[in-house]
Amino acid sequence: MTSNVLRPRELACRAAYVLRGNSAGTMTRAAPDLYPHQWSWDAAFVAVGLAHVDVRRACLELDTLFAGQWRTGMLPHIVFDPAEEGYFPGPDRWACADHTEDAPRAPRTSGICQPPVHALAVERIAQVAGQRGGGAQAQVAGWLPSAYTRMLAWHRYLASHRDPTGVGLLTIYHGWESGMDNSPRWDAAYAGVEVGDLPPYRRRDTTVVADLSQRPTQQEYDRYLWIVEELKRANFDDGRIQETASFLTTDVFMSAVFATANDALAGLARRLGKSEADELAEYAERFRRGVVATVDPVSGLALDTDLRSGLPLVAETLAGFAPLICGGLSEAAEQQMTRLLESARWTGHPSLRHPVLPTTSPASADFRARAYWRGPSWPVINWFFALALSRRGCTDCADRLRGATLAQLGDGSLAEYYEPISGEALGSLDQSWSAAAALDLLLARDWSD
Ligand code: 9WN
Repeated sequence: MTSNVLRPRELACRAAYVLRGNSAGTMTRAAPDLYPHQWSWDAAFVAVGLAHVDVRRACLELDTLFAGQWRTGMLPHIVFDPAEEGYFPGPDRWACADHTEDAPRAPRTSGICQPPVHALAVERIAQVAGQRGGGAQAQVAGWLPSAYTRMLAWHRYLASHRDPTGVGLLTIYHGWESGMDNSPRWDAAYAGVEVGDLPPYRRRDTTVVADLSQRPTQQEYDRYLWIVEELKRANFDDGRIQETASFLTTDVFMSAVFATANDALAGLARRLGKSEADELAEYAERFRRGVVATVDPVSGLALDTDLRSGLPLVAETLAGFAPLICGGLSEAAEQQMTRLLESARWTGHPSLRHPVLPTTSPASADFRARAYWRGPSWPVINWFFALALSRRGCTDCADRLRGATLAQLGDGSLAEYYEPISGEALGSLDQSWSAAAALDLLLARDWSD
């Protein structure tokens, strides 16, 4: 195994090469075959990776994504490349613009969203460009005002439409919105989804990833596709969806991301002399409080809630560490949660190949080592945790995660996810956001800057 480990310079070159190869001109495919379009949170992370090699291209990546923004401010989870047909459900199945004038006719998009990591990505891009200075810094400075305006609309959409009662937790309509599609977090909520008269379909994912144990099951896919039909019937209207959708939950990870992204956007507002800094800082506080209030005293983890049954969604997944992303715990509670993260239930589990966060605790009955978001470790998520922790000054824990994530990426496959015990690369190889994470891990000069 050691003989296959790439040197840092080789890994950086390979990561840059992968991003270049996955570029479709103005957008980067999330993965070369499995995901041949632009995904929202992938694009944000990809832009951070691109910032290390080509700042102009990084800004363009986000501009392409923002071009798909809905009139409501929602940033859709997929912006479709019109030249590509190799993904299902594609734009014809979503048919968003046929159901609502809020969706753009071009580019065509999906009708749901993903975790709002964009302001954090923009903050990082500005840092990287600032360290480079010269033309890179000037390029980003000139671009920031327009990016700010679009992110402000996105954050206002989330704060108003996805948290209508102001509890400080975002509501999601589909497991795809969480970005962690088949996580055990959503099992109980999906169990309540009764598939109705579903138009026929053919999956594409299982033609790319032949090992079926790695992908969601057919029953899960039927539910995913059924919810899309429900959203269309509600004409993608937030109010109607919240009344009628059979899947409706809070998302504690996404809420923590939103809290800290509001901190970042408030910082940008101040830098640009905008009047919304206080509004954004209030969102940050509201969601920090919302996230912290979900910590379960038994497991020590933050929990989502099934809004249909009113019950907490009990699962031992990495989303439970959401408060470490946004802060807000007392010092003692924060230390306790950090100890849990590094304990034998998590990164300190004795069987793990690398001490990184698996998606589900290996000590949990829900753990499945090869099954997508039910066990494998995802480099991009570990990188993101490291970034969020170091942003909050928790540098020791962040440094350990960074080192372990880099070691995992050292095989050079830049896989979507890894079997956490054997270390086998799984899912798509040459995944764009894994390449982006590698670049940021290798090339960032100062993480706490
Ligand atoms: C559905 C692109 C996306 C990621 C998600 C990941 C996966 C799509 C799929 O791929 O989801 O959105 O078809 O499985 O779960 O987090 O953004 O990489």
